[in-house]
Amino acid sequence: MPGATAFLSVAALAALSAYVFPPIAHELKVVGLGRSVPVSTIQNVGDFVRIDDTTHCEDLHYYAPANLLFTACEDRHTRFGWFPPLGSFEPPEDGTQGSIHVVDPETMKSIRLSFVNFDKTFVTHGIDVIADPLDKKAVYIFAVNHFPNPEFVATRREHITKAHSRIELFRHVIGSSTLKHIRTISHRLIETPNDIYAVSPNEFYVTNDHRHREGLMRELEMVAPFGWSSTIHVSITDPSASSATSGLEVTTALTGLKSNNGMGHVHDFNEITIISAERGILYRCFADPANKTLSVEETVNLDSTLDNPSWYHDKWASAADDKSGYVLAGLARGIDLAGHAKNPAAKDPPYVWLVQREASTSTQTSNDDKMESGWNKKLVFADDGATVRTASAAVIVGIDPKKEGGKKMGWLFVTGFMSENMIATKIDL
Ligand SMILES: *[C@@H]1O[C@H](CO)[C@@H](O)[C@H](O)[C@H]1NC(C)=O
Ligand SMILES: CC(=O)N[C@H]1CO[C@H](CO)[C@@H](O)[C@@H]1O
Repeated sequence: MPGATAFLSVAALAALSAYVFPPIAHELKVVGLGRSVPVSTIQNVGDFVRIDDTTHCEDLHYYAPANLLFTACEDRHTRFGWFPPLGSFEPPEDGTQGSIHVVDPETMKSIRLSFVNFDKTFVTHGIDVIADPLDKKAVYIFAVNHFPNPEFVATRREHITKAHSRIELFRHVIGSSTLKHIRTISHRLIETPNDIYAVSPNEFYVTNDHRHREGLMRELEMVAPFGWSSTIHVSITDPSASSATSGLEVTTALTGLKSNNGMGHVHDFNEITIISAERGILYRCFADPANKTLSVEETVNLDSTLDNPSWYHDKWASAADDKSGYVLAGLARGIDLAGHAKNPAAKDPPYVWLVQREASTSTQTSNDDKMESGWNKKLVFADDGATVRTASAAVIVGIDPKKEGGKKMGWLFVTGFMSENMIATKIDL
């Protein structure tokens, strides 16, 4: 999820130096300077479903084995007060909790899960969902929690760390209405957590979207040509440790990217997809099996800011016709975000891209694809911000072509971190 001040600073710098420093021209395009508010791709009210009880949901996951979606929401308008990643530091009342929901893509109904063993303040952001290897009917959910620093809440002193952001681990039995808290994970290397990539119930990666939360250093970080963000690897050596900081092994897995943000899985592949929000770049990363560090194998540039990536797996694919690809949600005008961050009435137009491998003319795509070439980037959804405000994650659930007269179509689900509702709309793939 993008940082608020980011777009202003990048744009200001860019406006000054676009013609002196060509790479900036790409950033200008990415933040949407000069781009008009898009016309919605939803033409008729009958073409989309507004899903009830999904306010300010950010991350969204499709869990294929159970054909269910999982999302993390803020519900009340707490985001306009306390949301450290957007520079909002008015702490919520102690015990305020966001929520995790299960959405059934058949009925389009959202079920709010109730917490077991967890009454702490919970301010949601990225999540990941992974099967319980020991029980097919259960999943583990990792969730970022932007917990306020109790000392800041008590004293309101300006120059202390305001957030003690951390990760919560839960377990959920599919079909039940509860989410059991397993443990909290807190470490000094996890500072500005954004999104999570779970490897197993006791191993995950987490992105720190910035090195600095606020102030001058944050401004500098925004305009610096190099990246200060990091991705951290965590092993949980003791799932039942009573303290949030014990039973962990934590190392830095990747540094140097600019605002590394959402992370995603690719079906049947051990790729770890990482997105640079402000730069609009997708990084295809792979882990070193021995020391767990990540390296970037390929980059793909898009023309807007981006958030959590997902991968659409075409179950009906043939060698000649495979619609699988990255589904990338972003903002058409990221440049407005800073000014809108605290305004419940503003509209931030979303974009969703589907990035598919270009059908290769040869029989086999080689592993060392050239940068950029070989990807077909389709804009599959845009809105003026009235139907859905901002887009933080998007997921496609494919529709059996038999039901659509042989056409490849899917339901596209879009969440917005500042949207009243999550929506679903049918699209061509
Ligand atoms: C991890 O292993 C890779 C490949 O062997 C190596 O290039 C890299 O320097 C190692 N990183 C650390 C932090 O040990
Ligand atoms: C780790 C993470 O948060 N990324 C997820 C974004 O959403 C997609 C779709 O559900 C997941 O597959 C990713 O893992």
